[in-house]
Amino acid sequence: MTKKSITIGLVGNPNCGKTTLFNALTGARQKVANWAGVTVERREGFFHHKGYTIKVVDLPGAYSLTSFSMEELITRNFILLDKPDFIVNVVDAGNLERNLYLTTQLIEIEAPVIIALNMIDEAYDKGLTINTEKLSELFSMPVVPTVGIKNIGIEQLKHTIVDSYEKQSTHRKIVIPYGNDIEQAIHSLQTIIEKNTVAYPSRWLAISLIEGDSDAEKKISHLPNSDEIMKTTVSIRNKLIATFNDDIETVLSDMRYGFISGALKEAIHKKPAKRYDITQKIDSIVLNRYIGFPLLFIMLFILFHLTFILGEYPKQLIEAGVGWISNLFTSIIPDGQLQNLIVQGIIGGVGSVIVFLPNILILFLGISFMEDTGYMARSAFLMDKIMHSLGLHGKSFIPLVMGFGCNVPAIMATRSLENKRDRILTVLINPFMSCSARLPVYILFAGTFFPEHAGIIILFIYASGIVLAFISAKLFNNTILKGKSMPFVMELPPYRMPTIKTMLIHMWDRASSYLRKMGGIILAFSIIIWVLSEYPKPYHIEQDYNNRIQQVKQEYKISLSSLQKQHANPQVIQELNQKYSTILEDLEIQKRQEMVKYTFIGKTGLLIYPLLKPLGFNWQMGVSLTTGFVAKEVVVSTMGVLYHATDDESNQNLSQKLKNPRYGISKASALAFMIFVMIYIPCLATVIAIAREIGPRWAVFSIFYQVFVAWIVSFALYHVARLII
Ligand SMILES: Nc1nc2c(ncn2[C@@H]2O[C@H](COP(=O)(O)OP(=O)(O)OP(=O)(O)O)[C@@H](O)[C@H]2O)c(=O)[nH]1
Ligand SMILES: [Mg+2]
Repeated sequence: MTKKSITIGLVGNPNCGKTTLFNALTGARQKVANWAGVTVERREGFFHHKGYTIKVVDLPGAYSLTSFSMEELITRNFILLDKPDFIVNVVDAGNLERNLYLTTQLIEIEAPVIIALNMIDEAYDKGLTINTEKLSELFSMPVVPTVGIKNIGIEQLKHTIVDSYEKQSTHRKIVIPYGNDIEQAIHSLQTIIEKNTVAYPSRWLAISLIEGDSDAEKKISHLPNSDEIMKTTVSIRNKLIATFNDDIETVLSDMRYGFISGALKEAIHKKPAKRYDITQKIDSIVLNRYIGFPLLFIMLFILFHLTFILGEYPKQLIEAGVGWISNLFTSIIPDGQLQNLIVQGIIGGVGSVIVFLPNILILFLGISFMEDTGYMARSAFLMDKIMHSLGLHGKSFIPLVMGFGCNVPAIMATRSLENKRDRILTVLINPFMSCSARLPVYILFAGTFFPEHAGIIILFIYASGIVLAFISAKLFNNTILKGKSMPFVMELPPYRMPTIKTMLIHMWDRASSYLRKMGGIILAFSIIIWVLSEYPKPYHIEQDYNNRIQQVKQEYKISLSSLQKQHANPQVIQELNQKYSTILEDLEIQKRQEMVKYTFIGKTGLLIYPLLKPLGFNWQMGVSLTTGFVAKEVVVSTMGVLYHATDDESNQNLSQKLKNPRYGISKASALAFMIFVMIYIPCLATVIAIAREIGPRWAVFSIFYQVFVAWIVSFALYHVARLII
């Protein structure tokens, strides 16, 4: 039976558009952004073409196959161990010189390669005309020009893959020539290696050994004549070092670049640039040493302000919708526990969080705009100096910025850091980056207590997170994680206009994951919290209050009838009505509050209350923090349920309830609460991610550290704020 499936791997430099092509080929929606190091794990997808099923593997970006960052090893192992039918080597057509370096190494490792000459549009804008046939001839492999973001060349690429598969490599093999001395050395080493049957190309092994590649050394270590191979390698290296008076890796890489530049001279024609330096022009402002930082600050401020202001209108609409549904259920379900469960528990809980969907979408739109244009990479560049003073380099800033979206992928993104210490440090400070799940809490509290200044307050919270992350990094760097950052050149991609399609896809992904969370964990927790806040029922308290309520009603009747007998004027009667309805309402609320104290949740709240009282929190806030460990949105949904349970007489939304002086939440305690939510315990998913990436001990450490810092900072903020506002 003929094999009707083909496996291909997308290999190329960081940020050359591999994932864009992956999505275009397979219809997937993996994350794409304009900086280096977005993809950190291999991802698989499929498509069908001419009766074949083609498996596509998207890989992290790699500059070469020699050095040993995690991405490079993943790529290299994929080529050597998975043995794909084809490597689709994605190259950035505007930066061929650098991108083709990896291609030379793919040639050496004897991988069957098809070049996807991506970003042809940008190359054209730079004034480059590329003769793809010539390039294909010189490198002896198919070359397909593509524009990933516009779906150009995708069909051609599919066709080339199937076609090359059917023809089974009619291409001649080429070698990168290294000149006499080195070629002789390679040849003699190759001869010794070939005494065995090895699973890897012998020329590649020989070159890697000469380069001092420890993975290649490992690969030959089990061979019977490994001693002989290593001895010869050492003597060859010494001889070559003496001849070239330079280290061998440099000599070899110079020769590869020589090969490339020779090829490019023939295949590329350069016209005067059209808009070549737009990127430079923007950068001269954005990276300016005086205005760069203020600009970053202003951009973030505008973002948070818009998140709040623009989000308010759709939020009110959704709020009205939730209110309507709540009334509907109240009227169609008879009074009782079932009605309470649905109205207080489910609608109260889920409804209180779902209203923030528009805000979250706006924030994500903003973040994805910054990511896709390339501004995010600039922000990392601006931070580079500061990062160095913390013992990190700018590259660590990207996972930190990603943390604004969600800490889980951000923690995974630290895989692009080579050094273990850098990784641990970056992971540990990541929870200080305020993820979008915490946004509902800020919008609720800032909107309620600081309606005029919500944008700046939210920015303040985010900024405090960054400052605390830096202080913590400095602290760890001086104590448990001593070390120095390695020099590293930040990659600055050109500015790119994001397409509406990618922005919409980002937003839709966000919205659907938010809604899934609502239907899943938030719903489940709303129900659990409702049950815990209803039971056990303290019947004696209920009875006491009911008696008192009856008594008051009786008193009212007596007073009313005596007034009526005296023919008192209507105003006096109205005052009496008013007085008693307030008393009754208060009693009803007191009853609920008292009753809740005896329930599971009330008991828990009272238990932790002493710990949180110094921060100005009430017990409902304490309970919300406890449940918020599961996911930070649960903080708000818990409040939704609790305040509904204690105060469902009035037809107010959560924000109006919070402002009620009865609950004793002051501006200072609101501020302290927001900062506490920002800092304390990373959510469950984040803790799991930390444990998986750097070990369970660090995860436990992180929990304690974050709670400790949260307490101290909130305490300080509460007491300072009390004096000022
Ligand atoms: N102008 C232009 N931009 C492109 C093209 N292909 C991709 N891009 C943009 O280039 C940027 C990088 O794309 P990705 O697909 O994330 O690149 P990647 O190679 O997967 O990057 P890493 O995962 O970080 O290695 C994004 O901003 C894309 O929108 C193209 O053909 N033309
Ligand atoms: Mg990618």
